[in-house]
Amino acid sequence: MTDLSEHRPFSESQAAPWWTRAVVYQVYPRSFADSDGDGIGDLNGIRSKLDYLAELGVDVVWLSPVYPSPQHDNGYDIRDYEDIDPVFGTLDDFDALLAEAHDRGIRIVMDLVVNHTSDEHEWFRESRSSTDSPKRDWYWWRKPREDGSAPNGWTSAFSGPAWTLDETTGEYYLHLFAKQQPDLNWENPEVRHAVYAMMRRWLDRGVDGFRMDVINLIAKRAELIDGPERGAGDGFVMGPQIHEYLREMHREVFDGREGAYLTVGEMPGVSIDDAALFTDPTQQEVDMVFQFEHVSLDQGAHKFDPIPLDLVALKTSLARWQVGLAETGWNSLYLNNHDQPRLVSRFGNDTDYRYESATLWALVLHLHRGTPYVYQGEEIGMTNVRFESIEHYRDIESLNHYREAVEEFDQAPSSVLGAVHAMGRDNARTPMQWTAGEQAGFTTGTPWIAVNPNYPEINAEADRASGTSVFAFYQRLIELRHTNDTVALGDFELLEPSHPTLYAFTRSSSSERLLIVANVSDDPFTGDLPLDVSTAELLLGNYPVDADLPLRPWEARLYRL
Ligand code: TEU
Repeated sequence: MTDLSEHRPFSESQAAPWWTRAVVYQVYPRSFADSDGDGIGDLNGIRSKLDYLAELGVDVVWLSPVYPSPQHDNGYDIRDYEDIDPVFGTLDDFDALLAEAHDRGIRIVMDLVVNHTSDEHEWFRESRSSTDSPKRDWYWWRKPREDGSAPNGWTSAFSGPAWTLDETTGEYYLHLFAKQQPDLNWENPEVRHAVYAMMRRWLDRGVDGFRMDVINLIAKRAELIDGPERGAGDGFVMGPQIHEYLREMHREVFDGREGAYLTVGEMPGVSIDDAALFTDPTQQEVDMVFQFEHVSLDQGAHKFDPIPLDLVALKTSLARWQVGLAETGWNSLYLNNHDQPRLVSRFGNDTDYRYESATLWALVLHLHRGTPYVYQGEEIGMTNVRFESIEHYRDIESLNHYREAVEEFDQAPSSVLGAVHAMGRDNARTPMQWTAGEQAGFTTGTPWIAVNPNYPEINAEADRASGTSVFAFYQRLIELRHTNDTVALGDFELLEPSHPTLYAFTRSSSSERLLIVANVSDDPFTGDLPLDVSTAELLLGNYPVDADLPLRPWEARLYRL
């Protein structure tokens, strides 16, 4: 793998790996750019936007899955790991995208979805065909209990039980997500080695790494499946083998390769201590993880039970991760992705202060220590959508939740729809808004999901032409990460942790000290700033310079002290 230095923690020395100074941009291919008018984004569409990404300045593009898939979960249900889904293009299109991205200095990271496959994958077809199948043990099969019910009470992340009875053999198979996404049995070494071989083929093709979908779920606590308790809901994942699997994967896939790779493991429920271990360079597991603590703080009993954000909780959570991974390991930084509502609607003010709150959060996030991830549309301040009826939604998670809540739990449709408005994943998945033209310039056809009706005002062209451009602000943040060692590697310290609306922290290195202050509020901040800025240099802010004024609504400033 890359120059994983023995010096820990990563310091200002050149020994720090390349991705400590990099910014990643996530493309959700279905919704990015459609080149052929079928209403679904594709690889050639992405290729046509490479100059846009190069101008933004990002170092890496993470592609959400583009493999052949029945698309029950928009490609997170993979039928064939070795090819490209025709809706996205061909392997030749992929090679062309890769080459043209590399020409611009942009690396491509693939989505690796190997906790589960599609139920249409040939491995699963073979596995389900008979109890004697040589691939039977590639998935989790169990006999029904005496009363015919599922082996235990585990539930799926997409509503309903995590077990489905398969008629062919009269046994249940495990799926932590949709029933079309059966979980692979990683205890079987054949499964692991098949996955590693597939990963090597993608690296041989030239890709630059992997974002690993729910990778901490691959290790199950099998004793809980068969044990007397039968169904302790929680804690059935993150089995003790997880570190062994990831080390083996690293060894089998990356050892002996010269190249600058990036690996990031998506890990729901991961703790700081676990994350430090997963990302400890001497352990050779993954470079960084996606943790979920900070994006769970505005959820009540469950994901579709939104509660107001407590800023104190958010900043102390992120600060704990900063401190927890300061000595060993590395953070990823994100507030948006294809599973999360839009940042500016969720934590900002997407009506009166859209530019200000989008740029405030950008400044706050990008000035933390870690590798920042930008999700398509975030860089132009795209917002949530509020479709008036559930018919307009496409996401399996929202649709299953709606059906279950309305039909089984008798909740009022309007309140369930309200929760989908606030938390649903389709907020992030409406087409990228390029222009004020038809279908926001995303497609010449009919998009697979409707465009957010606010596209005439909110689109990349308008944003970039404006004096208050979110895109231009992201460009400056990305530039800062590339050029400023303190931004990339400096120490983090949270200030005023219990202040309800002020987000303040410092980043320090041997050569300088930076202060970040942000007023997370519709009201001006009139108190004193936590440090004296009378002689400080204002490096970046989201309002016209007037350092004598208190912080205006959603104002954020970066000072060099
Ligand atoms: O997501 C896993 C995950 O834990 C959640 O974010 C999930 O999307 C859901 O919202 C829980 O409420 C990953 C992918 O990012 C997601 O798109 C896939 O649907 C999922 O795994 C299954 O592959």
